[in-house]
Amino acid sequence: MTRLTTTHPATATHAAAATTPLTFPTGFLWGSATAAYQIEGAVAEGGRTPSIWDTYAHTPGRVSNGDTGDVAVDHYHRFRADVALMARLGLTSYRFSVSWSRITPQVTADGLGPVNAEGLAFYSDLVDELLAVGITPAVTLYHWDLPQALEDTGGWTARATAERFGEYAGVVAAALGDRVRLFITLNEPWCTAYLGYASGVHAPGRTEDAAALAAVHHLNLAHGLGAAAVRAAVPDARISISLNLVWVRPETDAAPDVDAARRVDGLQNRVFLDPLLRGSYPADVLADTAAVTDWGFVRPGDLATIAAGGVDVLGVNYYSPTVVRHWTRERPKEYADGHGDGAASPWIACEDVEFPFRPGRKTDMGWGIDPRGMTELLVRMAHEHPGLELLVTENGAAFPDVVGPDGRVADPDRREYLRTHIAAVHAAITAGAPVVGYCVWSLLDNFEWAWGYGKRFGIVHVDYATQERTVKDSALFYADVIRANAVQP
Ligand code: NCW
Repeated sequence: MTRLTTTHPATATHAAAATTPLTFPTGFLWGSATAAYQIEGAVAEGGRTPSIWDTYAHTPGRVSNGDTGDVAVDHYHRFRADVALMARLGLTSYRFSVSWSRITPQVTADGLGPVNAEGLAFYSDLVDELLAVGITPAVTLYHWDLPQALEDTGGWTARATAERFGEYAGVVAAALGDRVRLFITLNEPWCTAYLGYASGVHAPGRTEDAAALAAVHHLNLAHGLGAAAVRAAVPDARISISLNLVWVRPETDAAPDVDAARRVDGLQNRVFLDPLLRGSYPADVLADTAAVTDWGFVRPGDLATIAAGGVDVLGVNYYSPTVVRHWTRERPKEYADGHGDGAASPWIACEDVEFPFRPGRKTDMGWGIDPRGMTELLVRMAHEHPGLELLVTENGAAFPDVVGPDGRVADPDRREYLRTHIAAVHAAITAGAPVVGYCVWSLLDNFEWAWGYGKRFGIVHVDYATQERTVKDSALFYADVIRANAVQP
């Protein structure tokens, strides 16, 4: 494994070019993030039952190369060594997700069923291991791996799923809440709702717009119910939700382009933020989607439940900005958001919106690189929701890394992506945004959902044949940032 050293050649070059460092506030959290299905493996161990991602990944044609999370990076068996690696990098925080199917393997729409002590023990041991090396755990309760039995009765289109999630959240909080303070209810409900139920490129693979909007509401409700249950079990818990918010820019100031941006912003950002922080759904989103659904699944009291859940700190996942423009049928539609023209779209009621191809550098996901979007997004949140603490729960980049003949993984593109985005977080703080921490996605190369093992987001390389971990240059760079609590501009 690559040594951790401040005299690494890449680091030395960088130091030579150094100017005045951008220093972060004392106590700023430096973390990395992972998700259960993407790293754990051991899908049939410890009493775990299948989730929708087991089913989806085992359905031919759904995931590139037929990859599955059956083994993933075997974190279930290697978590102690992985925590030691985090400690060597100097992380002060680690965000991981809990697999619901390990905690209540017999859950159905009618009830949680028995709690699986072996499932809880795995996460309890992980928390102990982290605390023993001074790393603060942050627990994500749901990162896309719904127990299959709940999908069989409607998944997130069904209200019962939100109700069971609330109960499950209380179980996890009661077990870990003596050592964990920060609970993140959901990761990127945008992906669960729209990629899972509208475009079908994520599990469970459904393509029904009305179902996706029902899922949006039930995910919001799940947050409210989960937040209440966590607070009941752990009165001093801090509640968060990780949203993949996007700074949506219209390509021009022309009214049709501005309106296209409003629609996308509504479905991407405000349909999650407004119920949480304002206690209502945006009127324009309800109007835009009126032909798809009457939103009759919103029951009296739901919005109060969601707003009462609220957040103590808002989790922001940022990767790339989105530029949109009004589309007319004069020319073929562009799909620079990664959604091919043959596929169902995750963008409901946006038939007249296109995502134009943009010049400039992109990551291996095809996502444009623009750190200004990070600053703009955080500053917007601070401006629109004064006093709301912000935590960057994910930021990072996929690149096709290889271990070189010298055993080193040189990943200058990721290193530069991290440097410029961390500097962008600093710029937001300087502009008044109360950002309390930053998590790199991801600690380890892992199962990248529909892309399988073909996309590498890790700051630590994993050889999938041997499970050998190799610290990439970007991880050494990140370790230096953490040590200095500062980044070079
Ligand atoms: S795919 C995605 N990601 C990546 C994933 O590994 C992680 O679990 C997520 O939290 C990295 O961070 C998030 N986000 C989805 C963004 C939209 C993708 C559009 C796909 C079009 C086919």
